[in-house]
Amino acid sequence: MANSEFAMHIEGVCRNYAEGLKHLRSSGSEIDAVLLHSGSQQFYHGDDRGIPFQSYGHFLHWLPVNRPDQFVLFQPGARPIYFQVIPEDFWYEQTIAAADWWASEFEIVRLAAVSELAKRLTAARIAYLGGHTQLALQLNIDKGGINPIALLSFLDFQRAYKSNYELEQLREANRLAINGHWAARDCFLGGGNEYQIHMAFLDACNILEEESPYTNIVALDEKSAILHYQHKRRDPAESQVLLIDAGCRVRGYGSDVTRTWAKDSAHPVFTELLAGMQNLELEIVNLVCPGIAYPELHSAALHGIASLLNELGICDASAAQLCEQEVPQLFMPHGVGHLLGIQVHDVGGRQADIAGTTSLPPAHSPALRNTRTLTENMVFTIEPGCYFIPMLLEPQRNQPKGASINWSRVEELYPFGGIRIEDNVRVTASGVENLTRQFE
Ligand SMILES: [Mn+2]
Repeated sequence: MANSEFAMHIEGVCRNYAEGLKHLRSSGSEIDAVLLHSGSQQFYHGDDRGIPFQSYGHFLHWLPVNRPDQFVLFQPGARPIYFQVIPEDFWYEQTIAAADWWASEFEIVRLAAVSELAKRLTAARIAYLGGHTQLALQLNIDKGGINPIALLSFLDFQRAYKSNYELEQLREANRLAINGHWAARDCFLGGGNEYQIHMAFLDACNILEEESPYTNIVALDEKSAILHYQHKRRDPAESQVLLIDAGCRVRGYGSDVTRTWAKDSAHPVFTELLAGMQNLELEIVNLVCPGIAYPELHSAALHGIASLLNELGICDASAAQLCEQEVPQLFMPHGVGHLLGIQVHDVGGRQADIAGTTSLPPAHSPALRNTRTLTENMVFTIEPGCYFIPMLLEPQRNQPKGASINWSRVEELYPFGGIRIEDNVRVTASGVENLTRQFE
């Protein structure tokens, strides 16, 4: 890792926080410093077993350290301080290996317990960003300084724009995930079940399940119509279709990639639909450029799906009529994508500005998570899908929306589930960088 890229990233984050504090001041709140808390270890109720830990997103923006009770203190004009809490403990490994490329950007203060932190906080008015109000109060932070909305709105909004350092992590997370996706496809074609395909992905990426950015979706046949299907069936599979939605995490940054594969024995209409969806996904990626509003990409996806439904005889009305009746939404009930970065569904997707004004999705697509206008270095997913979901389709049989649906065809396609194709993209100065396909 080049020291300079991370140094420039931290410079940018410092500039951003300084501006965020100015913004907070203009809303009437005088704050001199910001304390970021990675989080605390949580336990299952009534148990001494810890829940897998994940550092808070705004903390990871500063430091690639996924450990509880770590703190960064930012004060404008000063070098950021990393309060590295390393308890004395013979039950768990507590050391934190500090790589020079990031350690050199901080003043590191080693503490043996969180209780030692209070006396180190000398700034007058500190804002606390994190999930533990009680701890903030113990650190003598004012109630008004705990997760101040005006600061968080500003920081959430700006997280959409990635530094070169962040883009490098996202590219690497995509490169690793693609290795996993090839292994998963081979396992599927070789007759693997959901569990085996899941393990093939993890093994090819050299990761533990808890190191994934989200729970892998590994769905065979009709289960691929369950959007966030969570099981991994172990029984022998005579399957025709695999939908796998799986990514990797690199220094806190996640990729989010979906591929759908079908065997030659799948229904010919499903196979054509799959080819159509693969083309549609690439067409939407190619629409990406600065200045476009993300909901326009969503509308393009709905229109493309309507055309496919018409061309393949799944519906008997024109694409325009189908869109007018909101029929494509029965086949793609989710949004065409979301912001991506430290969190898989990254923050700020529905913000219109740094003040936090909400920009809601259009009424015909309430699940759309991104309503932002595209700007250079914004990173998000493009993931059109088309599914045969009985729960959504069946109630329409005797309704106006159902009149144009070819029900016998839909019944033939139920056993094949659905399709989703997902890439991660970055907006460039004049167009798009496909962070996923460059590794295929
Ligand atoms: Mn996604």
